[in-house]
Amino acid sequence: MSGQSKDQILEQIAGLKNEMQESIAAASSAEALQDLKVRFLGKKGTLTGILKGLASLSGEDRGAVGKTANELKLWYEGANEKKEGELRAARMASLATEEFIDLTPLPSGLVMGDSPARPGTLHPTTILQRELEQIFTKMGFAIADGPEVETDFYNFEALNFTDDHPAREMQDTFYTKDGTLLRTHTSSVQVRTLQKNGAPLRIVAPGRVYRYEEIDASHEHTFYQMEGMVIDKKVNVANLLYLMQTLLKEVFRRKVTVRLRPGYFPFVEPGFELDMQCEICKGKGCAVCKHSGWVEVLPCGLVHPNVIRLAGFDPNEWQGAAFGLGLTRLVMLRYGIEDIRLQMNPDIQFASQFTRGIQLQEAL
Ligand code: FA5
Repeated sequence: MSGQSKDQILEQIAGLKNEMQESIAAASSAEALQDLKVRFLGKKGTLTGILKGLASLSGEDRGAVGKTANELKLWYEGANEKKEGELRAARMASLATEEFIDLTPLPSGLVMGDSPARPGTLHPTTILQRELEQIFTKMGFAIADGPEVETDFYNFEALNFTDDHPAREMQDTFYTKDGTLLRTHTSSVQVRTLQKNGAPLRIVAPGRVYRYEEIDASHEHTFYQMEGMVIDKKVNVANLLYLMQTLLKEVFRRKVTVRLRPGYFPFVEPGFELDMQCEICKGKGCAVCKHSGWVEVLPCGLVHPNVIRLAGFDPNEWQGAAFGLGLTRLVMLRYGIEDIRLQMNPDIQFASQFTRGIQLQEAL
C-alpha cells in the first residue's frame, strides 16, 4: 500500500466502515462477531493494513488520517458491543422455547436414573411455626421479625437487665468482636417492634436464637423460639393464660397436662414458667425432662413497666403480656423426638417422617 495519498487512504477507511457495518449486521452469533473482530482489527486485519500505509504520508496528513482511523476503531468497538448485547438478548428469549422440556407425560414421582426422586419435605419446626402463625394471625396478631445479630440494648438493656444484673448470667451469650451479640432470645424483638409500630400491639415473632451452652438431649446452642406480645390499655394474667391455653390446644388437639409456677425474668412482673408434662416418658422421667417428668416450654408474664417506659410509652397508660415459646422443644414434645440434636440432622429422611400425610402444598 506504500505510496498512497491521504485521500486514497481516507477513501479506503470510508469503504472499510461500510464493510464493517454490513458484516456486523449480518453476524448471527458471538463466534461470528469474534471472527469479524480478528478480520478487521487483528494484527493482520484490514484496518491494521490500512494504517501501515500512513508511513508514506507527511506528518500533518498522518495525524489527520490517524485520527480518522482511530475514530473508526472506536466506532467499531461500540457497534460490536451493541450487536453482542442484541445477540445475547435474542439467545435468552429463544431459550424459553428451545430448551422447554415437557414434563406432563411423566408420572408424579419423577424417575431419575433407576431410583425415584424423593420430593422435598418441610422441617417439623417449619410446619409447627407456620401452624402457630396461622393460629395467631386469626386472633389478630401480626408477624414481626428482628435481627439475629443484635445489640446489647435490645437483647438485654431495654428488657430491664441492668449492666451488672445477675440475670444476664441466665443466658450465656455469643459476643461478636465489634460488641454486638447473637440474640439469646426472641424477646429482643419486643422493644424494637414497640418502638417501630407503637401501641396497641399484638405480635408473634418466630426466629432462631443462640446460646453458648453445653448441648444435651434437650439443649441446643442454636434453636428456635416464638415470642408473643400484646400491648393494650388493659391486659391481665387471665388474658395471658387464655393465649397459652389456645396455643397448646391448637398444637396438640387434645388435652395436655401443664403446670404453671412462678418464674423470674427481669422483663416481666409477675413472671411464670409454664411446663408441659413430658410427652416422651409421659411424666415418668427421661433424659429430655432430666428425670423430672416436666419440660419447660412456655415462660411468660406481664410486661414490666420499665420495658414499656424504655420503649417510649407510659406504663400508667399501657400494659402488656408476653410469652417466649421454646419452639424447638415444643416440636420434640409434639412429635415425640427423643433428642433435640436430631432436629439439626440434615438427612431428608428425618424431616420426611413428620410430613407423612401432609400434602406439601397444604403445608405451604
Ligand atoms: C427466655 O428466653 C425468655 N425470653 C422467655 C420469656 C419471654 C419470658 C417473654 C417471659 C416473657 P428461657 O431462657 O427460659 O426464657 O427460654 C425460653 C424457652 O426456650 C424455654 O422454656 C425452652 O423451651 C427453650 N430453651 C431454652 N434454652 C434452650 C436450649 N438451649 N435449647 C432448646 N430450647 C431451649
